[in-house]
Order: sequence, then C-alpha cells, then structure tokens
Amino acid sequence: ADLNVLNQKDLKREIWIPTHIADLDKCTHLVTKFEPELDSDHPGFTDMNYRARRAQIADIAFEYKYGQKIPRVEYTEDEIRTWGHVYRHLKELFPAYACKEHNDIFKLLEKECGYSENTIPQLEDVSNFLKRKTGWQLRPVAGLLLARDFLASLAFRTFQCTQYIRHGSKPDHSPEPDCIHELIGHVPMLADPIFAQFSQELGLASLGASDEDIERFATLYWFTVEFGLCKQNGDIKAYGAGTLSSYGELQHAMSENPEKKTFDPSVTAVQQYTDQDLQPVYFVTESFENMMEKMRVYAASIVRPYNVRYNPYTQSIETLDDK
Ligand code: TIH
Ligand code: FE2
Repeated sequence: ADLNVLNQKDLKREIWIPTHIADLDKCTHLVTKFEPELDSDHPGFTDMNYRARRAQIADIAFEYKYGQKIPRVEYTEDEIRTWGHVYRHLKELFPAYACKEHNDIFKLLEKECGYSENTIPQLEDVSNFLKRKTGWQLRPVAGLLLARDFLASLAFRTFQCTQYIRHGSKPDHSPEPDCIHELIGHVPMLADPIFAQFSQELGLASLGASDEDIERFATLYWFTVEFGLCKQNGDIKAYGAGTLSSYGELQHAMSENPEKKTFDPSVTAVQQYTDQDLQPVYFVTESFENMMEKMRVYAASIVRPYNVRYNPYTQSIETLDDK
C-alpha cells in the first residue's frame, strides 16, 4: 500500500475532540477580532477605562476551570445604564417581533432570575436557572472563540458566555458578543427544550469534522442560533440571538430591506455573511422541529470517522465506530 494515501478515516482520527465536559477548559482559543485594544474602529479603542475594565473581566474567564462557580462581577453605574437602555428598547420590540418561546421565557427570567432594567444578571445565577430548565449551563469566556471550540462546547450543553458589556457610546448594535447579547439573546432560547436540543445536536455534529465542514457548521450556526427567523401563525418572528440583542438589528430584520430566504441547510451552509454590520440576508424556518429534522439529514451527509452521542450521566462523548 502507498504510505501517502491516508484515507479520510485515519486523517480525521487525528483531530482532537473534547470527550468530557471538563475538557472544555482546553476549548478556549480566542479569535482576536473586534477587541478594543486591537481594532481602531472599536468604540472603546480610545477609552482607557473601558479597556482596563475589559481586561479585568477577561481575567475571570482566563482563570476559570470547569466545575467552579462563575465569579460575580459588580457592574458599575455606567454599565448598568447601558444595560437598562438596551433592555428598555428591546422590551418595546419583543411583543411584536420576538418568537413566542423567547417572549414566554423572557417573562420567566424577569420573575425567577432577577432580569430587570436596573440589574445585570450574574452568569452564575443564570447558569443555575438554565440547568433546571434544559440542562444547559454557562461558562465565562473572554471574547470571540474559534468556531471549532465554540461549537464543541454546545455538544456538552455548555454555552461559552462573555461577561463584559458593550461600550456605552454604541448601544444599538455591537459586532462582538457581550453580556447583553448572551443574556437577552441566547439565554431565553436555551431555556426552550426543542431549541436546547437543536443547539446541542449542532455541537455534536461538529465534533471531529474537517475544517471545511466546521466552516459550514459555523455558517449554519450563524443563520440559525444567531440570526434565524421563523414563521409563527403566518408572521415572521425572530429567534436568533444576534437579532434579539440588538434593537438596531431587530428593526432592520423585521423591515422590508433585507432578503429573506427559506432555511435549507445545504444552501444556508454556504451563504456569505458579514460579521461587521447588519445582516443583508436572513433565513426563515417553518418551525424548530422542522429545522432540527433538516439539520439531522444534513449532518448525516457529512463524512466523519465516527458517530458521536452524549452520555449525560457521565457528561462524556461516546464515539460509535459503526459508520
Ligand atoms: N450584534 C449583536 C448585538 O449587537 O447584540 C451581537 C452579536 C451577534 C453575533 C455575533 S456578535
Ligand atoms: Fe452569539
């Protein structure tokens, strides 16, 4: 046999994957993009106080290990003002524009989890809320992660969550994730059982995938979990966290301006997108069940050396070779 001809099976065996939830301590590779120190367009670039605050909160994530409580942050008056401003604007738009699941759970978060205009909820409390609802949990992250690491954490029902807040001078939209985006955009959806399942399956599908497939899964993630729209009772509603955390984006998404296409994984996976600005294209799904079914078919078409499943008792990934 020719030594140079490694088949796809052998090649992919060499891709390291986390197999226990504690291995997520090693899935923390950051993409240095949009950071206030490095990007002169960042609204915090010339604000030394903001940059110092970001570095301070990033340290919590750098030191965090699986199993620890997420340290609390005492947010400043300025930070709470930014939160309150966005909160108020979004709350006005949610009844008409957010999907039913998001609206229902948002109310529950206000009742049970201390969400309000005047308080930025603590990740530790929100993580405990999610554990009770769907078995999802949060862990702190310092910024934007490599797609492979971020997607892998989803397989363990773990959401890597930023803890800092956007700069107060540009509250309507931020190109990078922040705690407004995580807490108001992602958390309510992760507390919905069907959406929780969909998100985990996307993570499982990514484990051991080639770089090209990771790129496609990241694009699918972008157009569903981040910017997805759905039909409910004949109307288009938002369920994507990037839309639900930005009142600029939410109004834009609901207007006639952007293009709206039907969600179809093989088309959606290769759609170009921008991560700098408002989205020019959105994908609309019939229902979360329908989207999950389509994603299962798509994921099954990807060549991988093994199938995987999650064992919730041991919080481990089991690989099945019978593919
Ligand atoms: N644009 C979102 C907001 O302003 O809340 C944040 C992000 C969505 C997706 C990536 S960053
Ligand atoms: Fe996000």
